[in-house]
Amino acid sequence: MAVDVCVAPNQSLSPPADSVLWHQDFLLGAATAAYQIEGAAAEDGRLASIWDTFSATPGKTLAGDTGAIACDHYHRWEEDVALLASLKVDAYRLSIAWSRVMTADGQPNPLGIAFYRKLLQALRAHGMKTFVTLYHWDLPQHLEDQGGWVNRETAYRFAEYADLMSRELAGLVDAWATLNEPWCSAYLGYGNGHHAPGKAQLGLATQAMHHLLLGHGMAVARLRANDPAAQVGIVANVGHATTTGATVADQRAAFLFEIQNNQWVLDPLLKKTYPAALWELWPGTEPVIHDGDMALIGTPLDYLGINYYFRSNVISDGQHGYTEVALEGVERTQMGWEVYPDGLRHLLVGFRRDYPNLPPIYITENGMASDDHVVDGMVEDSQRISFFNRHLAAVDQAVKAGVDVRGYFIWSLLDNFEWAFGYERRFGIVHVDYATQRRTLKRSAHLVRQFLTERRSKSLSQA
Ligand code: IFM
Repeated sequence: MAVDVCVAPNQSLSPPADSVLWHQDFLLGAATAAYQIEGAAAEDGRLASIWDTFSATPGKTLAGDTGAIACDHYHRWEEDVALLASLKVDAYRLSIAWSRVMTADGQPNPLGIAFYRKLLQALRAHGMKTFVTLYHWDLPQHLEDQGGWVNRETAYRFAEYADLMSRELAGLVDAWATLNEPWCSAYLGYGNGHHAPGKAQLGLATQAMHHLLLGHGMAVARLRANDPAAQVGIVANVGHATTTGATVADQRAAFLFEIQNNQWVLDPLLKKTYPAALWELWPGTEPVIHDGDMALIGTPLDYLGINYYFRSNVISDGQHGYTEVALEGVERTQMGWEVYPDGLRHLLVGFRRDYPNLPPIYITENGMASDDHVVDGMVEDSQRISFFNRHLAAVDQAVKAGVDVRGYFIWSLLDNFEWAFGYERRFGIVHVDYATQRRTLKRSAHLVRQFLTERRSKSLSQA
């Protein structure tokens, strides 16, 4: 099948003059996550997480890759902070490894906490805003051994962890996110088993989702009490679905796809209820909910993080659900994901319409994987540059349509451990040679720096 890749010659990262991207207070940042970059899996008292266990299980990740070393960021964090500063990004989004900072009996691990304190201090010293996610999929294994997110107790343990972190790191964080992509933790982790801990039962996924969101709701109060100057939010991955089918059932299939991917997370957070259509799709999987849970889950947020990557084409499965049918001849990334920037605009505008209480939004992840190689000291990642330009234009369109979007984080700063796909899929704007740990700026990184330098000089000359 022919695949079109949209690459413009003489590329730049240069939004039109009236784009929100030129506003000095629109944050442009880069993002990573602990297990994907840190390595040092058994150092300074770090305990095993479900991803250590899962990736060490034969057949679970491509080439048997694990995050044991990853980008060795735990040892090279100073170099990586200098790299970020050289790119002139306004903000950096990182996550904390729960198993690095808390012992199995819930006590602080001072060595692990010191790592994040030093990191955040260094970022602040360079003038960067710090966006810190508490949970980016790496549940301590000892909690999974007690049932993981299917066990209600895990939500209470999460709130205690949030309490500890916000007491220890208060004043160093601009924005806390409780969870990254609870859909992935619940559905991929417990519903189809593609991610750790590798369970595959829909009833487990819906119960896990409820406890993830409950943990979020309980954590919000602790974060606000301990670190009142910081913003508190959560990060959701969202997907856009269309159908090439001609029937009403096919339209319904696209609707149900979005219910499952988006409203399953956003409705409880913003409407204090799960979408009824979810139980049409997955009959008999309703979670056990205690009195007061939905009110906690629906605690108002300071911001909502949105992660967007691609569109899906679905048709009716002939029963009560949908099935995905890949579109032919569309542009795709190394992940096989369709490049479809308008899906981001469409979703943002739809969320504003459907949720009157929608908080301000940050695009907390957007980016793409490509098979990048260093040639003569440079990585020409033209598709990625074009991808960013088109998605930034989609964000700008959403802002012009009235959506309050305040920033955009590139996924990712570094090539890193792409979960079940190991190290083959490269999402970074900085290339990592895993044999030497050498970092090489890709063309996209050079252009980010060029754009941000120009933006700063314009604002200085206007001041
Ligand atoms: O690498 C992941 C990240 O950890 C969560 N969001 C999607 C990215 C790309 O798959």
